Amino acid sequence: MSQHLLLPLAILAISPIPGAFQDSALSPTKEEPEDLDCGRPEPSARIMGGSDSQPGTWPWQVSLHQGGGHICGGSLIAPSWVLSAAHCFVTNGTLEPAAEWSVVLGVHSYDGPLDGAHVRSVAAILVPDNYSGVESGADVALLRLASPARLGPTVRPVCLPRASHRFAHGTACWATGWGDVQEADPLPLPWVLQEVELRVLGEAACQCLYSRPGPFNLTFQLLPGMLCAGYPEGRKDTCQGDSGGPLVCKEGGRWFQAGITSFGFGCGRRNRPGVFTAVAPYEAWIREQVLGSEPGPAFPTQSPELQSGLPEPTDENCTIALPECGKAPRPGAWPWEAQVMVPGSRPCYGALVSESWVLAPASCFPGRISSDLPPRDLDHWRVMLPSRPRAERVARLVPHENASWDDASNLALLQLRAPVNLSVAPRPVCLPHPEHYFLPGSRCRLARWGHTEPVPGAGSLLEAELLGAWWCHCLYGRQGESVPPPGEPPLALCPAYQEEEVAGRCWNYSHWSLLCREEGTWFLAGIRDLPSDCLRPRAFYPLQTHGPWISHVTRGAYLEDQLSWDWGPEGEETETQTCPPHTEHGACGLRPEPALTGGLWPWLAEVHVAGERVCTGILVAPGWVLAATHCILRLGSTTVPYIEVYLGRAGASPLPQSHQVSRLVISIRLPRHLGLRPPLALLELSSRVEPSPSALPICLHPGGTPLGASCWVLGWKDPQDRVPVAAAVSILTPRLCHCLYQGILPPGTLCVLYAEGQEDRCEVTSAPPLLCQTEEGSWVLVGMAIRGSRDLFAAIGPEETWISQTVGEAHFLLPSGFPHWLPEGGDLCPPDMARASGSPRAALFLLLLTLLIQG
Ligand code: 4AZ
Repeated sequence: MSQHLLLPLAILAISPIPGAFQDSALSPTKEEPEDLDCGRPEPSARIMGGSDSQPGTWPWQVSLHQGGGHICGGSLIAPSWVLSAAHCFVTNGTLEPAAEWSVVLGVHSYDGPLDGAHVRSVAAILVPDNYSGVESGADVALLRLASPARLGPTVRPVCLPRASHRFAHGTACWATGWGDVQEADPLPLPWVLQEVELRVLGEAACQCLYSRPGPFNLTFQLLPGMLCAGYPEGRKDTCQGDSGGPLVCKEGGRWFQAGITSFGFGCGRRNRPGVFTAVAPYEAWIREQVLGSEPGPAFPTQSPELQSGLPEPTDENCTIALPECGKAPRPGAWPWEAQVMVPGSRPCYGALVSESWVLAPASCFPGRISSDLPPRDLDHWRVMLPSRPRAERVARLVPHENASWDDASNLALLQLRAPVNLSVAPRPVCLPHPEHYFLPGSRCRLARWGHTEPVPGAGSLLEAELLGAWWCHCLYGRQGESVPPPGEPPLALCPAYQEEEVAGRCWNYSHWSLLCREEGTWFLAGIRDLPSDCLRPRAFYPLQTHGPWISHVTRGAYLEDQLSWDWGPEGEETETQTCPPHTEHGACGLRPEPALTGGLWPWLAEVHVAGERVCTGILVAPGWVLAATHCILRLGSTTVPYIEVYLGRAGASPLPQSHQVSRLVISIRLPRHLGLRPPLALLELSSRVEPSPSALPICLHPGGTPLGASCWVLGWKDPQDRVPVAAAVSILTPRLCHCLYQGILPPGTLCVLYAEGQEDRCEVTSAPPLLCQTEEGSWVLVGMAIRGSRDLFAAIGPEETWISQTVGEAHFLLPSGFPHWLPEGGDLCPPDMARASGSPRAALFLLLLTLLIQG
């Protein structure tokens, strides 16, 4: 044993890496002595293309154990030396003790006795001292065994490439390991060593792929000493647990180790090939570490004609793979639509998710969901796929284990007896990974799913736009619940339809799936069972939660990375949000992200009175709008005018994305007020409006002024174009208000003070409302403008009983804030203060000053 092997680890782990990319000064000028034969397995009857390897095919493959379990792969390069990846042994910058590790050699599977397998302890772990993390390169490690391995038919070293060795772009090589068979899907028992053929990707070809934003919108800069292998289309790759294992290529009858499995972005994803540590650049480093060890690793020379290799593709012929799933000639003509025909029942619609698997609701196959018996009559089942001349036969039905009790898991997978050739049709739909975030505003469609009745109405009724996660979650979830941020699967996906429901049509008795499009590619985003009313489904169970189960069962469903990352001007709002208070009638006062609606206020109504004027109205329940009486009913007029109400409008010219709703007013209700004309009127709509981003009732404030809220007068600047504008105001305390307008205010009047420069934002003839946004985020209606005034509002609170009794579903929040009643005795006010001044702001200033002095 040479002296340096006894030195402490820190001294051993020297790194001549800067020189590692040139030919080593240590390399012998003549051919190695042939004392160590390398890279030649004993001939065996190996079956290529399968994923289980045959015993003895990869005799240099070792399994590295820590704490009794497989952690990483490695390769035997000499009787006492194993090559692996640094990241297997370094945690938080610290090299783990060699004593914790053992090397298992000659193992093929963990099924039964490990014939020929033996274990060695590790005497030392050597890592280049410039190693800092996989993405910075130098992910290489050498393990010195405590005693030499026993070489035999299943234990042999691999050949190492010299620094000058070239593995040309396109070279077919093999990666091996016991790692996961897919992301988060461990190799099942009996843990047979897996092999996969991968092609070397030249630096330019690989950098071209990694320069395109992939998962999480990330790009990656490859570094010298890294090597890519795989395919632009993905699907074959190394994965977690394969790290440290070898990528070997056969040249002249010998297997050379070209790479060490290092890392990647996920496993088998499109345009994300595996990244390996290139072994050739580490010739000098390896030679230096093993110096004096006999026999050492073998570095046979490469034959000169191979060294020139294929010309490396340049940037111009950089081939990016496009999604193979989710392309449809036009919406509605779905190339993945599968009809499952079970004798004695109606056809069940599902979706083709791979060459051999169809996803459908488990409830289509009652009686089979929980039975473990293999159904014999699968023989008579048939699956119809688009553009296939004959029906497909079914080999297997795999229901989701929770299908019988969890509607969100109402799924089953059907395996076809023979895989179908994928082309324009049939073509599988894309499935989302669990971390997929469908952006608010995504274009979506309803598609047939399960037992479906004929589609009511026009195809455009199936069009939808996805609502923001906050809106969807808070509309259907519970108050105070926190909303899953982007990257966590949402509890529900909510489509907002582009066309209103057709009156009298019922969408009952049908399941639907929700398809959403990104960059022209369709994803199966959600599923929904029967709606409880006649309306189209408004919340879907997200499918992304089931991605891992679907890939586990199918081993090849088309899970596709998120393709759209345009978060819009609002940016990546990822802080945790909670849902504002609900009332017993559900959610109210939620304002969707402006990105979706172009600044819509879902409760703001245009009330068109007798075709001659437009008043502001506020939706207070699905069938009721509140407005100012003086704007609706002209003094002296005795007839009830013809009134139309429009919701979801942001101005006279409709926005392309807005969903406009209109209703007739069938009755006007006024509270009983002795003598005086009451300021508030309730308008009953001809039919209810369904909650949507353009029509959602506001919350009502039961009295006083909400504390800590920011308040606004919401109206429009110009009665012609009616683009909504909000002017920031403060609501004065009852005492200030009383003093400012001494003696002239009807009871229950609120006074506001506009923020600097905001007075003239809204015109007043349409009687704009006064709203506040509470600290929890809900919008509440506090008052409606009094005739002709910009500063005075009739409070909602005093009319709570009347509104609740008339409307039934009004969303009154629990009382909060300070009450609004007039203080006893007007003598607290300085005499005639308010009237003395021209402007309310100046008057208020004087008033405050006087009250302070009175103190
Ligand atoms: C890992 O975690 C790992 N697809 C190894 C290889 C790859 C990804 C992850 C490449 O060890």
